[in-house]
Amino acid sequence: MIVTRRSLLTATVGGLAAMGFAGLPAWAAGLPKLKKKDKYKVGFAQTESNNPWRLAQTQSMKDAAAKRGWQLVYTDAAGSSAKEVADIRSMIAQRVDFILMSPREEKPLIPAVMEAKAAGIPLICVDRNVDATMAKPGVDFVAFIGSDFVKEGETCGEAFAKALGGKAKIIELQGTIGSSAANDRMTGFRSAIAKYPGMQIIASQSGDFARDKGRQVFQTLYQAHPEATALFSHNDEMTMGAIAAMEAAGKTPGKDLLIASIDGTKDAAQAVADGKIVVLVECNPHFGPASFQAIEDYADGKTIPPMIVNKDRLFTKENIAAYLPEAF
Ligand code: GYE
Repeated sequence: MIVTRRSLLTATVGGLAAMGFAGLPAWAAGLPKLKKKDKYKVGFAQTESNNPWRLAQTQSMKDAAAKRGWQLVYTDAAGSSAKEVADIRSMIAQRVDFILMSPREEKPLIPAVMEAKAAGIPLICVDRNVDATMAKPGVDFVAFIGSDFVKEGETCGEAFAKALGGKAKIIELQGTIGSSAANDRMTGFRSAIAKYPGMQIIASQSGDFARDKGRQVFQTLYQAHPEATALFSHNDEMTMGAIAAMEAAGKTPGKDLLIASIDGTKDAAQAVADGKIVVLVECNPHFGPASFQAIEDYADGKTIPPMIVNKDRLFTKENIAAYLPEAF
């Protein structure tokens, strides 16, 4: 690598920002600037489109772009991180003004973040994040906007502890391996149940955030562990698959097994109302308004907080009726 004075300066100032000098303007942190224009061409890199959460997220982005009359360059990685990197490269080649990326996995999308930065295109990670030890919001990309996945996992663990008196044999359905959503939900759930010696995870496997995979994986795990008393599932689609498997096995979800789930889809909200899911933690997919507002603010030279955390609600049988009409 040729070390120029400019790259040295960028590295030094970038380092200062990394050390926590928050509030530095974009140029000082070495981040690409965004010229003020009436209309932008914004890239949105989606990971896959096989569940209601993803469809709601994409729709929200499309609506926010349409509202402003901006062009949206939309790509769907169809469940492949390699394709998602290629999608970002094609956005860079098309010279989009800004990139919004839902990174499928934490590590494989690092090159996409770094290449956008090198090409002078600002980028925000929406919904999932990349590995913070390899690329930092506010330093290598503008910001992360999304839920606190650790807290979501903790909330599910605490709810089980309360509902089951600190005693449970738990099957866990993990989301996509290597995704920040799965990694952090696991961490949060484990730290919550660690306080209760009577609560153990007896089996844990990935269902890739997908309904049918969740059904199959749950069926296998439950056959091997009929003593299970609870299911913690990282998203509603896998939960709905698992509920189908429980019912096919002649079991009653909500009685034979308590269920905690995350997202807030229509099917899951209905399952809460029906007493099949005991606790549902919202994970809001409607990213359009906050993401496009952040782009406008960035162009205006406003300081963007590196971590913008959504406020998610907690649903149980007591309050689900009011949420049902807005479930996605
Ligand atoms: O829970 C799931 C989706 O990354 C937060 O990914 C998101 C998760 C969400 O496919 O349904």
